[in-house]
Amino acid sequence: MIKGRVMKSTGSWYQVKTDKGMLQCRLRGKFKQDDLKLTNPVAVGDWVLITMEDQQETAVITDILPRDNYIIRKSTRKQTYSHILASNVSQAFLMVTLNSPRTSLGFIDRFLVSTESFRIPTFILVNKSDTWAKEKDLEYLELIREIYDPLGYPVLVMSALQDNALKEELKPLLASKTTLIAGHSGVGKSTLLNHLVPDAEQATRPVSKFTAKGVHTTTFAEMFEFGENAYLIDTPGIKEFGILDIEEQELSHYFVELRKYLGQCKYHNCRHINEPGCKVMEVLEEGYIHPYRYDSYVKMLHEEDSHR
Ligand SMILES: Nc1nc2c(ncn2[C@@H]2O[C@H](COP(=O)(O)OP(=O)(O)O)[C@@H](O)[C@H]2O)c(=O)[nH]1
Ligand SMILES: [Mg+2]
Ligand SMILES: [Zn+2]
Repeated sequence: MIKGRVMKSTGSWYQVKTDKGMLQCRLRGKFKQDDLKLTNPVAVGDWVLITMEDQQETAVITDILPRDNYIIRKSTRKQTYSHILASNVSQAFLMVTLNSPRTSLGFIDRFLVSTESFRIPTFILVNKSDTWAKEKDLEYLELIREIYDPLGYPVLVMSALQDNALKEELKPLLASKTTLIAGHSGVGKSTLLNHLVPDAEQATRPVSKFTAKGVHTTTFAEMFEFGENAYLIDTPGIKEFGILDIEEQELSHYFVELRKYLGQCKYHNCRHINEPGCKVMEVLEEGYIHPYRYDSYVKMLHEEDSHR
């Protein structure tokens, strides 16, 4: 039995890093996953046990070790299924852009709910600073800073294409950690990764002028070694981030600034919408919760409702 970590998956084959080097592995049989309906039973970042196949260079994955955490979203094709983007991550970088494509606050908040559910520290990287010319870009940047910095999600401004000094500043943040890089297609994830891991050679593609959406180049998540014990995970561009069914009562726990006030509402099952004696609404009025964040909360709550 050999222990290893899944670096890459291409659907039927998995590249697993072990003490004996990189091994090509496949799955045999079905894996039972604590009630999750997954389109990918084994995810990049998983620790697995494998057995060599007789007389072959290849191996079979026999066990998946319990995951510390994972980033999961609803499958875009099969609505009742979910897809694990990556597992066992120490931190997440959400890369966003202000225009072409513009990342919405709603998208950022959905991603943060998914990382917050495992308390995964998350940074917001605002990329393509070299392209900002318009007043409205800078206004949007200020809004992002104003909302997320105080919540403990550091907002870092960068240009993956040009600004080398900033990219160097990221390196100490990555030491001894597994860092997931997520975001829409075309925001510059692979460009940054190629700079940090020069032999990664991830395909990058220009954003199509016609739709202002990135062409989908990275199909599967892939993990790269980055110095001693540090890993970076490049992920395919996420169009929409469908969160999993979260209980109404649970959702407010994944908004850090709401979490602070939970238990202080008059009713224990308060949804913080229109209930009398709601502490969350009281502090919202007083300006301690950003209205855009509260908006996102309400929208996500109602979406959950409509799935019931
Ligand atoms: N102007 C500018 N273009 C960038 C920057 N970072 C990436 N790009 C370009 O944006 C396009 C998409 O980048 P890519 O890394 O493939 O995005 P990904 O889909 O997030 O992996 C490519 O044409 C890159 O050259 C940046 O900081 N500034
Ligand atoms: Mg890419
Ligand atoms: Zn309340």
